Amino acid sequence: MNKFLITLGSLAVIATAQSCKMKNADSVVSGDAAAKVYVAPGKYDEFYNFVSGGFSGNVTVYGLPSGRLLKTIPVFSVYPENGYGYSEETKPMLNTSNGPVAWDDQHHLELSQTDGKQDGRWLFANANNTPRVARIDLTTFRTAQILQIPNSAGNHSSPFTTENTEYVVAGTRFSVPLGDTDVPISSFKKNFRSTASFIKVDKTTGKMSMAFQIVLPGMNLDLSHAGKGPSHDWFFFSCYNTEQAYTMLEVNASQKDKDFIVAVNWKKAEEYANSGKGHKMPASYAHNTYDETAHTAKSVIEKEVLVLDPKDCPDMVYMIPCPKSPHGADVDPTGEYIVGSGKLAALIPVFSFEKITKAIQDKQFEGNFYDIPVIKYEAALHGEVKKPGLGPLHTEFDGRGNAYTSMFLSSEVVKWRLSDLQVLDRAPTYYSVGHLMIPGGDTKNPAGKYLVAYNKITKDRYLPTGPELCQSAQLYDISGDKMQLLLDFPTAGEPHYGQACPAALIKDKQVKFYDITKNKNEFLTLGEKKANVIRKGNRVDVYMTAIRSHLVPDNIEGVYVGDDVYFHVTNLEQDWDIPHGFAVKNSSAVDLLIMPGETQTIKFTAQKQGIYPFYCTDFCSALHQEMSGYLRVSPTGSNVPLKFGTNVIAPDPTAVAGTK
Ligand code: RUQ
Ligand code: CUA
Repeated sequence: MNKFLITLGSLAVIATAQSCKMKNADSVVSGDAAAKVYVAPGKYDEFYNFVSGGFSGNVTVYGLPSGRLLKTIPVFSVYPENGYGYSEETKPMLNTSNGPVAWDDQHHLELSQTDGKQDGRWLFANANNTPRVARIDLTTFRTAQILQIPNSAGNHSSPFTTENTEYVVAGTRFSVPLGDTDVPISSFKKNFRSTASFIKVDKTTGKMSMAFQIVLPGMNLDLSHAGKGPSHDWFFFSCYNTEQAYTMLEVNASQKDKDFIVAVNWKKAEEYANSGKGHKMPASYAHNTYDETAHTAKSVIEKEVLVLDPKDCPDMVYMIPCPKSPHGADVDPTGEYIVGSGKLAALIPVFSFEKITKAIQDKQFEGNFYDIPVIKYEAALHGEVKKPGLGPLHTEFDGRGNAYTSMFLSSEVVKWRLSDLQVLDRAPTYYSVGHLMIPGGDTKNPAGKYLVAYNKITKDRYLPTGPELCQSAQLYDISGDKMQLLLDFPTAGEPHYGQACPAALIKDKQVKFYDITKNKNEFLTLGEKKANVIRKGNRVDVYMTAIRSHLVPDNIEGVYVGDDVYFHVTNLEQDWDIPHGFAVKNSSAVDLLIMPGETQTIKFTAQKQGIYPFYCTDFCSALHQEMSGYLRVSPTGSNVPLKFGTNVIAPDPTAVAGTK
């Protein structure tokens, strides 16, 4: 209880300190800041910055240093702007073993790596709420795959990757009973477990598949990072709540002085998995893939998972004591130093991989935690950063021997040296920084030019917008000895982690349009002559084409109330940046945004009789406003015949202008 009060006390002190900072905020931006972030019209940014969307469930892409928003990539949440999650083709992407889940809480991102360096192929994203991991293809900036994680809850320590993207990990923030068993919450110690899942990534295609899960004691796995270089075979997870509380964690999970960094030898785990040391457990989890030729997603429910128990697998898992409720677990570019950031600790411990290895060899253990050996703190420790600030959360590296840690409570970024652990510089953030990010700052070769702080609170930083204020990022120049604040830019949703890479790594690999001759969509309409409307029972399939500036067919009659009408729209264009949109009046399925060469489908259920205009929603040409048509919906049981076409329905000779 005491510790809790101290934390609240220090919060009050910080609040006062912050109000002083607020007044001085303008003066911290020095003369050449504007020039450093100015990207002239028509010029490109130097870096792509991918930012997690938090409770928006999606990922946003910014340019650095300008902070300009380039794109929102829909991942775990439906996205009306382009029909993701609404079109028949993309609906299966959001399927889970519990049916469709069209929202999530997206925290962390990781770019794929080869030899510890960014390779610009894929971006991985975690879903915290309904445990899932997504892979985004960086040639299309689209979600290519989503894998649900069984035996998991609060998939937070995810989706970090090993040095050659052999595996992507997923660790549980909330322990749960395995196999969704029904047990009393008070049986936490006995029945609840955390799991660290290892997802295999195919070297060529990027396809993810569940390789194995390591079962760990009931506690909260928070964050993780893979080793590199000498520590290549290892993965490091931070954990809190080793008190194993299941109520009022705020107090009950902050009792112990130290929790752990969990060191997992994934190479050993892989050997154990391959040699039959694990056991297969029934499970049920969705595996969703988007096929770029069929332009369609498929969802398959997987039925089992391979589980490894550290009891049966010696030398696979070790615990390293770490003060106090650690959050970030970050590995420096050399792979030698592991930084554990204790949210409630007054120092930052830095562990040495060499010492950890030696401690294991010499069996310098101080006991066990659920049969897992606990290495002696001092035996693993390189040293401690003293008085770094309050509330350390995350650390990134500049590749020049320096580390940068975000301080949530004292609202600052602190720069310190890995070799002698001396604090070198501190820069205020506005306010309450969570993650920070240096392009490549968690890889072997950071581009140590910029640092971005992702802040939780913005109060007086922007024009006020009612009770809800934006969250924001701040860009710092870190190329000199002192950090220099350059820019504030608002973000979408709540940014947690981000990734950034040099633009050159991906900008020339972009798909410009889809080759229509390779379109394998079941409902492709290859040319206007193939346009068609087919009725089967009360299902009506409309095979429609879109090209500047008309839709074929654009007049449809003979549809009745209660029919399910499927508009399959093929964009016939074969040119970059010419998508067409498609929307029908009163449709609950929002709109489609169809890329050139692609086919997408919207389902429309006619509820009432009447005339329903449909039109292209993307201003595609000078005659975009003309790109529209009419659907006639007649009462159920009427005898209006099926008729459709563009410029083919003859005028009704019995109609008198203005009177019919
Ligand atoms: S978290 S603010 Cu969800 Cu990565 Cu640390
Ligand atoms: Cu097509 Cu506007």
